[in-house]
Amino acid sequence: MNIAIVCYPTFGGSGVVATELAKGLAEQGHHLHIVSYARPARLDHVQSSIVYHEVDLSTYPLFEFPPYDLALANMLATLIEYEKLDLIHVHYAIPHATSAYLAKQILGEKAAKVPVITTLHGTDITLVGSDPSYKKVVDFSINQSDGVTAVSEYLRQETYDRFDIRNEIEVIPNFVDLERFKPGENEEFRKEFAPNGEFILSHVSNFREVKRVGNVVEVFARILEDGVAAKLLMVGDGPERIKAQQRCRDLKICEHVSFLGKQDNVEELLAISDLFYIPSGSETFGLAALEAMSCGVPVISSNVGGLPEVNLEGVTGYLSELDDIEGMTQGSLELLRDPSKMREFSTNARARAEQFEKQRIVSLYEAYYDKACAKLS
Ligand code: GMT
Repeated sequence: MNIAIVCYPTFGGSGVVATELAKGLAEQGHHLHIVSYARPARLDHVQSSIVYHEVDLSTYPLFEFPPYDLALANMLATLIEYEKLDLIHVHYAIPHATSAYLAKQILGEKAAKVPVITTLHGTDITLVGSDPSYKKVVDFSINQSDGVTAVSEYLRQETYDRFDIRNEIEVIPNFVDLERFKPGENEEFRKEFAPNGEFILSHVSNFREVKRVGNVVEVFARILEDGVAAKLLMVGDGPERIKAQQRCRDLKICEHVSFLGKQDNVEELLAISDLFYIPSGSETFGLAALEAMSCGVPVISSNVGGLPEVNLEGVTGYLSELDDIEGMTQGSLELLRDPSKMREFSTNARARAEQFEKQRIVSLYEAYYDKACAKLS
């Protein structure tokens, strides 16, 4: 098939899923067009079956805000017409689903057999999408899509609860490349961060408020107070990073914490980690947790959103109520103090991740595409 994947180019979330899906589909012999405003971070090497199209965003003195959604619609209409697309798969509803709808309307009959599939990821439903400034458009665009998928049961239900959706939403969970994210024994690399055999605890996110990075620092400080020798790796960057760094200074724990900024090869850092933290206030799936688990790293998470569908309480890690610093500290200490439990959870984490194996989930998308095309033919 000749497929356009529309996504944000960002390091985390939907951009990663969309790009990895494109790669997985290319491996199955499909031809892919990735459409975005910048080259996605995970589109890291050139291959003939994946073409990247950057949306042309012309500016004009009248435009305080250049209309990206129109430029995207224009590009999608052009691709349908000249690249003979079979299907458009948009990731994150706003504005991608709306632009795809518009592109089809522009071409009328010529595009009638090109299905638009919308995959809902998270804040496109739970935060931005539900904002009154966008809600009606999101509602409309989801209902106009020829197929709608959500990355977790939780998100599927939230979408029905928050919007007036008449479409059937299919859950196709996120996935992980088990070869890329795998347990490792890189002692040399480990020593760079933990020269005296300390535990390595890690967190990876875009450091937005919803990620509750401050909680990671608080839990870590208590673990140190409890006499456990450990180092904390904070990977990624975003608005809350400065506050978290300041808190480390206040707590006088800076020598034990490394803020590493945005990193391309997070798998190398995860592979040397002993525990992973994702104490988010809201998380529709928690891809970062799955990637850590795939590296055999048990997860300490909050018990919100889709996280319990990924991280299993008392099996692959522990889930605490939101902002329960004490609970997360106790969960961490239980594992850090009991090597055999830590090994057992680590094995369980990898085994759980295997259920989200990349090619298996890619096949679910292929089957879903076939169904959508058959409906329109
Ligand atoms: O909000 C973000 O963190 C980014 C967002 C996205 O759509 O780019 O991430 C969401 O999608 C990810 C991939 O499906 C999920 O793993 C994340 O849980 C989800 N984030 C939130 O719900 C906060």
